[in-house]
Amino acid sequence: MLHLLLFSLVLLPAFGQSGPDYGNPYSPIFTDKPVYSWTDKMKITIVAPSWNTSKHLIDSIGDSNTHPIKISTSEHSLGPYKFTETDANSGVFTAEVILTGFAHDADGDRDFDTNPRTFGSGPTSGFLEADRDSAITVSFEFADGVVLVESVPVSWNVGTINFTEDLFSFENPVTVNVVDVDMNLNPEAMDNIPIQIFSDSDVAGIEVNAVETSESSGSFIAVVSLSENSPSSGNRLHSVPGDAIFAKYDDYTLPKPYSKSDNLEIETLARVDSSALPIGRIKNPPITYGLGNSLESFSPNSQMQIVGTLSNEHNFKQKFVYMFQVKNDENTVDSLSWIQVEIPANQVLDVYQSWIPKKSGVYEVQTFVWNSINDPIALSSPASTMIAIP
Ligand SMILES: [Ca+2]
Ligand SMILES: [Ca+2]
Ligand SMILES: [Ca+2]
Ligand SMILES: [Ca+2]
Repeated sequence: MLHLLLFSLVLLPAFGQSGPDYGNPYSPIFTDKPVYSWTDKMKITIVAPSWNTSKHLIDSIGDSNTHPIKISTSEHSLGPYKFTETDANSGVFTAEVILTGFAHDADGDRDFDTNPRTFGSGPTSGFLEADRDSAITVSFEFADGVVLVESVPVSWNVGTINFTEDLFSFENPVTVNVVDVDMNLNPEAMDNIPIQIFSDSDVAGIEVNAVETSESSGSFIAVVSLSENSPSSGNRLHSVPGDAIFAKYDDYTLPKPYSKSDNLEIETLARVDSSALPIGRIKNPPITYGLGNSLESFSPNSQMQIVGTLSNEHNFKQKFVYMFQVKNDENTVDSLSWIQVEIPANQVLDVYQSWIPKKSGVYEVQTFVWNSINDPIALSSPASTMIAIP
């Protein structure tokens, strides 16, 4: 500081200044983000009051070969690049540069999604190619031989996906939000990305477009409706009460330590409200047994077949868990088993279960129809049959 102060006193008059104040190289460079993604728009600000040559005019800096501003990566460079004063007497200069990434398929459809190019002279509409792990360096030759430099890194990001609620009802739309700033491929227009949405009842599901919430938010929203009675189509997802619904985003723009060619499936789930789940979706009449054999043929330690005949009176296939429980005449459980099955729309299904009574007695066979073992919701009233083993 002392050195610079002397320099100023000796060489420059303190009045009538028509160029920069060489003795006061205060000219910090600011960027609007600390880290950029590969296709961001950068807004750069340089505070250079000594370059406010006229208090009544908008001055500009950087576009001369004598005191250039350069914006560059290790491989590509823009400049001299013009910055303009924010108002006639601010001494603050700004410019914008759009990063254009590199040739890369960002959504997995085997086509490149970027248009890498480097040109422009500012103060806006300059384009600069940027690699995944590069840095953007802004340099300003503020005074002869005095170069101010600021660097900001470029990086990709792991996307996130979330349903806006944990529990959805059929009446309300289902909203999914993906945040991946790397997919803001055009910072001057709303981008969109494909996401997969599926349910327990329709594991194939649908692919929908999530649309960016603003020109450069990097946040994407998709809205779908749920339908119990219609198949999935467009933005409509078939699901039934109690289903889990899933949303999946495939991120092809991953930071280190992933490679540029890696992709990562990012998934989330929510529930479809089951409070309206009607008992009786599946008809669960009392079981029959023995495949027509007469009761007398049963005996302890011989295997018998229990048959549950279920009917789905609904227009859509239904997955469920069918549980058999056998209690002896002391009311303790002798056998417990379950099977996960799917019954097509409007079909009747026989479910067989073998059971070996260990001793004579009267047994009660109960059957239950649940949507799942982990989070059981009854799809039918329990049914019960008494069996006497002689
Ligand atoms: Ca000015
Ligand atoms: Ca692509
Ligand atoms: Ca955009
Ligand atoms: Ca990403």
